[in-house]
Amino acid sequence: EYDDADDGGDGRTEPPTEAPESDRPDPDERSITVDEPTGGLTAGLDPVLREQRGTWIAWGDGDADFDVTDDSGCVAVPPEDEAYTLGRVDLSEAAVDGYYYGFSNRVLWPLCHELPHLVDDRPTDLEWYRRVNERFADAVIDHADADSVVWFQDYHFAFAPKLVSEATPRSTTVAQFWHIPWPTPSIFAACPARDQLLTGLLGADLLGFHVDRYVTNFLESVDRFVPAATVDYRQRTVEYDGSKTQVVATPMGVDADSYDREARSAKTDQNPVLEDHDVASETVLGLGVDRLDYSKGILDRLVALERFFERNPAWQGEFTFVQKATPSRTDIPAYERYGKLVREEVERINDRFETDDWQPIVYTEAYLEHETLCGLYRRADVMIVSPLLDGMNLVTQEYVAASVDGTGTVVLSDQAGAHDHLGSHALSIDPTDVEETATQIERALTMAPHERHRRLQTLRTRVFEADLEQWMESQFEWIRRVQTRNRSTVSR
Ligand code: GDG
Repeated sequence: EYDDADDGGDGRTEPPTEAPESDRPDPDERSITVDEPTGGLTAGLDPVLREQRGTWIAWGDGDADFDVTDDSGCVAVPPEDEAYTLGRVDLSEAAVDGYYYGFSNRVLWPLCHELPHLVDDRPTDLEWYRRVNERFADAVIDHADADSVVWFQDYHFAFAPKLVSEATPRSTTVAQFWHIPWPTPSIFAACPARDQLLTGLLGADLLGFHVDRYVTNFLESVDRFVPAATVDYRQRTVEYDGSKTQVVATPMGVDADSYDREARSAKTDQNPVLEDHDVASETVLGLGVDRLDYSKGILDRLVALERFFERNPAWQGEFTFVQKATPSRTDIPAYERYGKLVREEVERINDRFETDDWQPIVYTEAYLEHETLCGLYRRADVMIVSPLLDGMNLVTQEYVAASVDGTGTVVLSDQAGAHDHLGSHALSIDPTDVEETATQIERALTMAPHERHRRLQTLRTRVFEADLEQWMESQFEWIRRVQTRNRSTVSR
């Protein structure tokens, strides 16, 4: 069993959760079950690994069925054709707390989202982060050979590239993709172990970000804090300690075909979320889909909706906003506080405007099946994406891909990575500007059909052209380039 359905579909950001008792394989059967991921990174990596026959090393929950694994705790998946190897690194509760809920998400996440006042640097978290990076690096080194390509995902592994590159020959290629923003050097200045984090990442031959501004911020941070490094801004390379890191902006896409397909087959008049909240079929619908995270700007969005209803009484009773918020990292006080504030704000706004047969805001934290989510995307007239800062924001692209009727409009924060490529055809907002957001919501709802259609078609073209497969291809194309460069230089 290698899919984590509660991760919101991207298979990456959340720790493994316990499967319900009834879903677990009977320990006596000693078999492997495989859940097909429905979208996101996990779904994108799976076919690549099947083709490459590689090894995927992932965080295990200590529940691996060791009778079907080899001595190193690895298992061949999927069972029907054993295409690749899944290796697990099991972590203790203390390690998860210090590494994941600690340094990764109490320090790196808020810093990279330029919210330094939310950093909560507890005494042993950095040490746990270092130790878990070492454990993953050791697991990689055990599996890597001279010609291996090693690809790390995300901010949970800033030290690992250096550890792996030091322990493997020059011909082993180490790549890393950083899925969240890289902050300005003046914000990054406050990061604990700042210089080691940078030199850890400089162990990679290839370092990817979603968009140019994060690449620039990273290069400037290296320039400022690693004096021994030589930064070439034009080539986007850093030379340090005898090796070169190529830094690239490769914006991640979604599996657009699958969102389009699922949306076309969804019953828009029978969506469980709308049925559960008695939303009438003629109601004009707005939608927000986010992890319940302070970086997603949900609170500012709610206040903007309140302003919208205040300024446009004619829309009261006609327009409902559905907010899907997926609880996330709830063990961290800043997340718990934010969730409470969001729920209170929804209640306050609903109390202010609701009538016997209409609710301005429908709020749900329930996990939505892929089909339900795609049905909501298709049914929604306006999607509001208003993060304070967001590496990319896949939801924007999923909505566009699922808007198969040509009627959807996107209100999009200029602080989302997605804005760099889609912003000029969405309705752009400063997410903290409540008045502007209210105006853009109004504009979205009153836009002439031909303009709505034209904007959406351009967005759809972009999202389908720059999809998940294309992102994978561009990553591997860059990997091939740095591989060629490495092979032409002397061994490490
Ligand atoms: C990080 C970066 C970057 C959510 N609720 C449900 C559900 N989801 C899915 C969405 C989407 C995913 O979760 C969220 O992805 P985002 O990109 O919006 O945001 P993060 O989780 O913060 O992801 C971000 C991303 O990494 C990739 O690099 O874009 O900037 O922060 O796929 O659909 N899916 C289902 N039910 C839900 O209830 N099925």
